[in-house]
Amino acid sequence: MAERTYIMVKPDGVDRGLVGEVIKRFENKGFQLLALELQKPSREHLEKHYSDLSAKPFFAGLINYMTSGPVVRNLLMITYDNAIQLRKKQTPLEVAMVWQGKGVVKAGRVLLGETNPLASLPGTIRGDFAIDVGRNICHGSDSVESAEKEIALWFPNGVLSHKRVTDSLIYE
Ligand code: DAT
Ligand code: MG
Repeated sequence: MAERTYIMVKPDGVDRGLVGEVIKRFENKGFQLLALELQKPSREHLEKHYSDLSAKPFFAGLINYMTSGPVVRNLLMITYDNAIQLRKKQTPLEVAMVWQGKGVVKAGRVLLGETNPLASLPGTIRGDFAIDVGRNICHGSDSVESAEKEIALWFPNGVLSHKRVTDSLIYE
């Protein structure tokens, strides 16, 4: 199977309107978009996504950041005494994507930049748009194995694969 990676725009990137910037860079490079969905993951889902980091001192802060999106939703609630209440709730929104192409896992990490945005060169996504490590706007799988695990976690119903007309212009 062709190499695939899991790329995600985190809540800060979604709120700041940087989804298009992330997509543009992967498209410009020649990678192929296989799946894209605006998701509202639960805390448990994100703890699973970052389970390798659960022992790290920044884990709690990381999960709070990933679950406390700056998006405010108005909820109409009917309470037990039939009163209607308007509640506001923070809703984390992440844009989950699958990209395919030759060497896309490693090249995707290059497009993203270093984990710490201040150490990322201009021209990378984090280098151009972020400063703090805890607000680095995007995620990219770090190996082919974790990419497949993450794709299965975020797209449990699977991902369609299709042959592009333009492949012959991008690959020799
Ligand atoms: P990456 O996202 O570049 O794959 P990672 O998997 O090591 O980096 O860590 C996942 C996220 O956790 C990262 O995007 C931001 C946060 N993080 C990593 N190291 C951190 C640190 N030293 N302090 C605070 N947050 C950190
Ligand atoms: Mg990582």
